[in-house]
Amino acid sequence: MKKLIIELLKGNKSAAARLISIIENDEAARRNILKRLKPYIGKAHIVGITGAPGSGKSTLIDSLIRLLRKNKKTVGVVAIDPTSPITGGSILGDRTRMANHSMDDGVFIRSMATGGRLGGLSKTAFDAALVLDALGKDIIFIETAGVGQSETAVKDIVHTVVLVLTPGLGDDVQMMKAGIMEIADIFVVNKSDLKNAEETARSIDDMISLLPQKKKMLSVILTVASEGKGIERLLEKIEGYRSRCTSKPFDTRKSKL
Ligand SMILES: Nc1nc2c(ncn2[C@@H]2O[C@H](COP(=O)(O)OP(=O)(O)OP(=O)(O)O)[C@@H](O)[C@H]2O)c(=O)[nH]1
Ligand SMILES: [Mg+2]
Repeated sequence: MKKLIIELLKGNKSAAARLISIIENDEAARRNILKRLKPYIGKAHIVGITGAPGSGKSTLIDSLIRLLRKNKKTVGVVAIDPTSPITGGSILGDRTRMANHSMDDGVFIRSMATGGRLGGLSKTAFDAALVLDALGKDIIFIETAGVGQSETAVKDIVHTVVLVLTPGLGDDVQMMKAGIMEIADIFVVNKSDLKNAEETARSIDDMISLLPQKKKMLSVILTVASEGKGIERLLEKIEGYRSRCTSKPFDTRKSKL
């Protein structure tokens, strides 16, 4: 175990993969590993990417990874729904791209089963993010489905929440405000190549104007993830939240789970 942790701290990806597996399967070992890692975590910016199935979360992450790598930043991804591995663009294109990312030492991607257990899901996803933080990744994305209870659970394990929406929501935006809309820091209207994107963005703006004062700074960004459009602006906004990175989620998590 000690050896694995030493390797992890040197940036060894396979040590990270092994440690995450151990954490998933052995509670006693999990506690031990997290205790040992504690001094080495708190540097990474942990970002939740949530939204309805098929809204383009994986494609967005894929585009963000490319931009981040261009900027010489290292990236970790924890994708929670195993039925939707990180994709982007056409299926063939995906494979190539994913293969490229997985060959890249600066990128670590891990998919994870939900198993239908929400608490366990948050716990394991967060633990995996901590391992990737200790691995030295600058930014870590946690991709989660924005339906059901997991929508608000993600807030407790990340610094910044990005909510991915798609055009044509119209009145639905109003209906959503009680739940997931309230935990978002950044709203993305992805697939803005489709019609009604501007209208959807306006509905979100209207909704934001009804929120308490401190939330009125929230931003709405239009993207076409599959073409890399709007990604620079999105990354800029995400990085604007970087100052939130402290070990706070770690402590929050300890008290909650
Ligand atoms: N037209 C259009 N299609 C897009 C865009 N972004 C993603 N897509 C397509 O939308 C589909 C779903 O994209 P994903 O990235 O898998 O969506 P997801 O939110 O990760 O899906 P789940 O993980 O299954 O919830 C894919 O066929 C993408 O190619 C976009 O900006 N415009
Ligand atoms: Mg996905």
